[in-house]
Amino acid sequence: MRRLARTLVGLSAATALVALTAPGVGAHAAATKSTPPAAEKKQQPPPPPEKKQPPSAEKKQATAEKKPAATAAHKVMNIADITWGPAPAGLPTAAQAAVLHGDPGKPGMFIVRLKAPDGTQIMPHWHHADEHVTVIAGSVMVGMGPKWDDAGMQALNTGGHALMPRKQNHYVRTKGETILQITATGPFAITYVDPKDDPRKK
Ligand SMILES: [Cu+2]
Repeated sequence: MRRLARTLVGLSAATALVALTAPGVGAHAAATKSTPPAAEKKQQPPPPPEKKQPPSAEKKQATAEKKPAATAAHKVMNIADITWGPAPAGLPTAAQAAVLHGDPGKPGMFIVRLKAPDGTQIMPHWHHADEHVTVIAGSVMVGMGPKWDDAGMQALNTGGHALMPRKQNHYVRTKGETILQITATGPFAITYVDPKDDPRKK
C-alpha cells in the first residue's frame, strides 16, 4: 500500500509531463488544459491521493477532461491539411486564404491564414476589431498611418507578431511568398482609407 501511494504521487507529478510528451494524447490534454484552472477545479474533484489504483485514477481524469472538450471540438491540423481558396473580396486577388477556426463573417473569434506572393501590397486600411498578425512564412514590411510611406515601414519576420489596434490605419507589403495568420473577432471587414485602393471597386 505504501509503495502504491508513492507510485500515485509519482504518477500525478508526472501527469503534466506526460501531457506534453505523449503524442496524440498530449495534443488533447494540452487543448483541455487551456480551460481556466478555477473552472476545471469546480467540475473535477481533487484526485484522491489514496486508495485508488493508478488506472482508475487516470480514467477518472480522462472523463473529467471530456467535459470542456465538448464546447470546442478537438482539432489537429498540419500545414499540409490546409485547403487554400480565393482571398475574401477586399484583399488583393493574388492572395489566397484559409479559415482555420471560426467564421470571419460571424460574431466571435476566428483564425485565418493568408498566403500572398512577393510584393503583394495591402494599401492603408483599418478594421473594426483588433487584428493580430503572426508571420508563419516569409516576411512583411508593415506601416502605420493613413498614407503609404516606405521610410516608415518596419520588417515583421517569420515567427513575428504584430497587433493592429481597431481603427488604426495600417498597410503591408510581402517580401517573398508569405503566409500570415490573422486572429481577430468577427464580423470582420476591411475599410480602405482611399476607396480607390479597394480591390472591390476596381
Ligand atoms: Cu489589416
